[in-house]
Amino acid sequence: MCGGLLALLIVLLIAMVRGGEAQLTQNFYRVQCPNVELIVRQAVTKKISQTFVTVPATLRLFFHDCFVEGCDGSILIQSTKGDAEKDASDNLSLAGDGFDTVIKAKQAVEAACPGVVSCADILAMAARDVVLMSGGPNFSVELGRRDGLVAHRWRVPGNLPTPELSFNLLSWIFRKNNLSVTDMVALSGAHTIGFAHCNRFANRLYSFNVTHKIDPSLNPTYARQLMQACPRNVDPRVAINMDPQTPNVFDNAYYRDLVNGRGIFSSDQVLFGNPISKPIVNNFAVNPQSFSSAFVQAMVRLGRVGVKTGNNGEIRRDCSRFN
Ligand code: HEM
Ligand SMILES: *[C@@H]1O[C@H](CO)[C@@H](O)[C@H](O)[C@H]1NC(C)=O
Ligand SMILES: *[C@@H]1O[C@H](CO)[C@@H](O)[C@H](O)[C@H]1NC(C)=O
Ligand SMILES: *[C@@H]1O[C@H](CO)[C@@H](O)[C@H](O)[C@H]1NC(C)=O
Ligand SMILES: CC(=O)N[C@H]1CO[C@H](CO)[C@@H](O)[C@@H]1O
Repeated sequence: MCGGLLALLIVLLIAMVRGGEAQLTQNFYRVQCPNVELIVRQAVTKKISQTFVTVPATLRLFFHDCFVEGCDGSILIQSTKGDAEKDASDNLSLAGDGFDTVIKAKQAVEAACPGVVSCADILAMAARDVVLMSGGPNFSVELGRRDGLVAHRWRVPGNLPTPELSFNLLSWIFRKNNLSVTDMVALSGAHTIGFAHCNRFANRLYSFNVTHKIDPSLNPTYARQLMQACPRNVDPRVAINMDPQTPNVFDNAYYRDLVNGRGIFSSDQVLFGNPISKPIVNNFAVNPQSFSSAFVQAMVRLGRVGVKTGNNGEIRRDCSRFN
């Protein structure tokens, strides 16, 4: 018998044994929307040409979507009562351009194949595209997510990591989402692009703890620079580049910064401080290829978190509301 046919038979058998337990696949829309990746890519490219903020905003939006309720587009829901997932205080700083990117891409996709592609998948594709378009690695994205039916602001606290968390709490939150310490270190490399508002790290400069006013894990020169950019009681809207050298390039500079005590949040710096993750940081700092492949693997695993497939959830028509 021809090998291809045998392989197909085996695949079919496995699918039957699994009893319809649907999984994500790379070419999920092959039949119903064959050009979906191209359409999303074009919408994202256009949006980036209007503003670079598209890049960090979209990548962070994907992370926040996946860690609360799973990668199911729940972050995109708007509520007139201000009680949706996006209204939680941790979302206050999600840049509007990330939402806009998904909305624009969804419009373009709906024009070609109405009612077929989920908002969750569009966000996953857009997150892959912004990484590639800012100099990061290219990778195939798994598809087949359905949009969730739940989006509440009280589901956010405790599920999203905050910048002052200890290494143990951070790794616990990632573990809960089936992500290893290596995945966590690799994904944190996303902080090589984008902004941080002063109030998210001001405690490290002015009121760290009883014995140390300034966080001793901060490089003193960097601490002085941060104090200049973020004086006490600065306007809460002031934000600075997280990677001062190459803020618009998706590279491994983040890890060299950590080695030099230049992590902006303590959640960044603890990755170098803890003996479990320190060797990983050291490796990514000198070996960009190693970082790229770990980041790609971690993004694929992040994209599997809490997904709804098969008959669960829905294909939202408008990403900002349930059908
Ligand atoms: C490890 C735990 C993490 C913590 C505690 C954390 C926390 C934060 C905080 C506090 C900000 C600054 C927000 C602001 O002030 O506007 C930020 C920005 C950002 N984060 Fe994270 N983050 C984490 C992991 C991740 C992951 C896994 C990704 C994506 C894979 C990510 C992507 C981003 C991006 C791209 C920005 C810049 C957003 C912008 O400029 O609009 N972060 N993060
Ligand atoms: C990215 O990877 C996909 C397949 O994984 C390939 O079709 C595409 O040409 C690649 N794009 C770039 C710009 O390398
Ligand atoms: C303050 O932080 C330093 C460095 O993390 C630590 O060694 C010290 O024990 C802390 N002091 C108190 C009182 O928590
Ligand atoms: C983690 O993986 C297990 C086993 O595959 C799965 O049952 C569980 O739902 C996953 N957890 C999340 C949050 O995706
Ligand atoms: C981008 C975005 O939608 N941000 C919202 C986050 O939550 C605050 C507080 O409810 C809203 O005012 C923002 O519009």
